[in-house]
Amino acid sequence: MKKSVLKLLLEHQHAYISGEEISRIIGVSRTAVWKHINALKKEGYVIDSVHSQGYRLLSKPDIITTEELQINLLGDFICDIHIYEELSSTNEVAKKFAAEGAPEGTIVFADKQTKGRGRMGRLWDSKAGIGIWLSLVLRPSIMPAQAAQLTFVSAVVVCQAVRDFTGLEAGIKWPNDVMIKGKKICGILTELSAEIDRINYCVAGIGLNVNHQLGDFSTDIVDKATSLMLASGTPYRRLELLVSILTLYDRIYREYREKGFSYILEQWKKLNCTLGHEVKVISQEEVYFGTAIDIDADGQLMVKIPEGEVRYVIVGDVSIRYVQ
Ligand code: BT5
Repeated sequence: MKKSVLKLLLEHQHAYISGEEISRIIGVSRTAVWKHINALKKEGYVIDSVHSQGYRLLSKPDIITTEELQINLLGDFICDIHIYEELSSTNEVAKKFAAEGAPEGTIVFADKQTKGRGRMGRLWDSKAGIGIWLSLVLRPSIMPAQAAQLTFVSAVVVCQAVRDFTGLEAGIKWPNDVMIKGKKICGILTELSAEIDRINYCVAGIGLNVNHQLGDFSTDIVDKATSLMLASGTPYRRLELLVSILTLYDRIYREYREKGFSYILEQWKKLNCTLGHEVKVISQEEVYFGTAIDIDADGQLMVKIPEGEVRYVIVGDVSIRYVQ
């Protein structure tokens, strides 16, 4: 019911809609309408009410609600929505749901993470109310060795959605970062549960900095991280951005299943900011310098070292840094 009231208010933002009309359209009493209006006001929606004219939505809070997501998401790819004020890590909770049988398209969103995770045990800074901290359950029919392909899928989706939504020139740094002007705005963490020859489930974790001010970043990352607001000077409403990301995820993931990984690599190459750059490759065994010349059909980064040899860097095992 609350969702139906909100939907009508969103559709009538230019004019007042009377309580009587809302109750007639939805088929509930005017008292019930009034209760839902009050509940929406408590969530932060600013709703003007004028005697004899009715209600009008003046502004929407920067919160993510299941109701507003459902109103805006088309199609049935996102089938189950779990939203929390605070979690340790959305990936952890999504993995738990997936292990219990949650279908593909289940999402977990948290306003704040207390133990947001990066790769190789690193931490992901996830303060309250300013980012998109999201995990998506996927069940692709691919072999476990191909699961790293999903990191490329997520990177293409976020990079393209950020470009479309903000007009900012975002680029992908191999394999899992989205950057703006050399600073990281998004990190991706793909995790999986698998048997030798089949995947049980994958979780695509996406951390995107949206409305951070400089002071919101901890001192160890303040020089290398940025947010969409810092990059553009404009705050963004996270719900609309999240809808763009999920809508594009639906499309790009479908193309991936139909056309294969080569389609994703094509998109990745158009959006990347890695190829052609001097990089420092840091693996557990060694550190070396070279030029990132290409990625191969499996997504391995091809790095040409000064001696002329081309080395293949496997996703997940290493970090690369740009050499300034
Ligand atoms: C990543 O790891 O970049 C993957 C981050 C994935 C985070 C999402 S949030 C939703 C979901 N739930 C989770 O628990 N995780 C996922 P990696 O490439 O290892 O980079 C981690 C490094 O990025 C850290 O060591 C810092 O240097 C830096 N970093 C940490 N927080 C950052 C932030 N908010 N913005 C930019 N850089 C950050």
